[in-house]
Amino acid sequence: MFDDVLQRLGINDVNSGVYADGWIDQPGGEELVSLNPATGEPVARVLTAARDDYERVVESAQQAFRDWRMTPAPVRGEFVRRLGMALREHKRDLGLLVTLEMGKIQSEGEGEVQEMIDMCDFSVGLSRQLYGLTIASERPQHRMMEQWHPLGVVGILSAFNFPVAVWAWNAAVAAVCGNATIWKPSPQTPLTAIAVQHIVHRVSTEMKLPPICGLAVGAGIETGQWMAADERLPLISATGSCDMGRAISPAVAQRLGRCLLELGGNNAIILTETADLDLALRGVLFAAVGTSGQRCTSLRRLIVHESNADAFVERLANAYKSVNIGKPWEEGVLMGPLANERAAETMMQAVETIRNQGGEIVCGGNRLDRPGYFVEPTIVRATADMPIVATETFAPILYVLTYKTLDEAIEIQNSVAQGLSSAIFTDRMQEAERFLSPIGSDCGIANVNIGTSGAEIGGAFGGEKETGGGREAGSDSWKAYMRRQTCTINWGDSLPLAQGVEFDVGS
Ligand code: UN1
Repeated sequence: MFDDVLQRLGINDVNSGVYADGWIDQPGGEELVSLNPATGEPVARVLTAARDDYERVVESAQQAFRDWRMTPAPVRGEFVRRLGMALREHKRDLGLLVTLEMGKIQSEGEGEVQEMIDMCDFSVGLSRQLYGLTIASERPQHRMMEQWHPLGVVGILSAFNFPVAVWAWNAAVAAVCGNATIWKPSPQTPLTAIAVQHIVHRVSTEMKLPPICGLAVGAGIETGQWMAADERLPLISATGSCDMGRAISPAVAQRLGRCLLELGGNNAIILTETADLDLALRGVLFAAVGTSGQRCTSLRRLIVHESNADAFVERLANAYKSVNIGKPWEEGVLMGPLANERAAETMMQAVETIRNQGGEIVCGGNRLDRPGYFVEPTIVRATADMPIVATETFAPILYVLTYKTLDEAIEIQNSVAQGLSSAIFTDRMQEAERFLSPIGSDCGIANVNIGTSGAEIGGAFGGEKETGGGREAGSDSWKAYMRRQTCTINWGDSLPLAQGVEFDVGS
């Protein structure tokens, strides 16, 4: 089944992971072997970028930018429209490749490609809406306006867990904004990136476009470091762990470049006394177990009113036990493997730490004895003061905490270092509104009667505090990919100065 899929997506046994002005046939970097996390077996090999390959990618993108920035934005939108059409054609195959290489279930793999398509559609509309303001000037016969210009070559660092959608969040918007991009995907998921690049290649060749989307797969952290330090990249958009952000951000800041960071989360749902528990059960299950707990928006902490806690945990544990864990491409499976051996080990270490810190494992807590990196989804009764509760473990571990008053629940929810996603389940509008008010959730995403994950692309996506502050995808996130220019035009015959300043030699 997969051989056909790989073939249709242009994936061979050995693949170039570098695209500059076309594919570089024999890039000189280390070879990567991409593994199927459900079996631990190799899928295919990838040749990565050495420094001189990277240079070629940057130079081609710079060259492409020179024309692209002067292509009218709605014409740039046409490229993204065609990309969206091509992605529709390949939705099933590309979704399956995501499943094969990353391990998320097929419905989520296809959902990720749908997210790319949605991003393309959104960006096509955006290509006619890159609006600037006109501002009243204090001077007579003057006009003030702001306009938005392309930035240049944008560096995209993406993570393994959304190996294709997050590229589209950045690349589709960056393209209509008139930028070229260079993509460094996670070394965990190079094949999905190569497959996407084949699609981009096809569309841009058909349209006879310059190579505005480059690719530089790297085996380790080096390529990301090159990009962070590279003055030719005015914006680095990086998705990954807080530690990655802490490494990238100072390097970009050192050269006074811009960063758009989407880092870790430690997301919570507050389950109030009045919550619709059936709704909440579904919301919690998808948020905590979906993608095997490997979304940055995954639910990590469930803060339940003490009156509901025991009964709800019992229902939830029953639901957990009926989650079908297995090969993510098989029908009926809800939970695939973790990404790799290290992820499975990290989860097992976290389980040990939970026990040492006094947490009670309600269900799960084990690695499954089969090939690949399978674990059980795990529920833990814990308290907010356990240090492990404040750390993000990228695995399906859910901490259940209890509260008495809503203010206490909000305080617990906000007490962690990260600030990505949050939610409340309640049927009382006073509680919902309090949660959404300035004394409520401190996160970039705050939902009511919806889980923490699965955001639509139309909103701006990202979070506060250690999540890094960046916003990607919808709303006005495009502004991060452009430079703002304030223009004042004097159409009169005199030269009045602002603030009433007089400055004349008197003739
Ligand atoms: C991520 O995990 O990095 O809201 C992105 C969601 C998805 C995106 C997650 N639309 O869960």
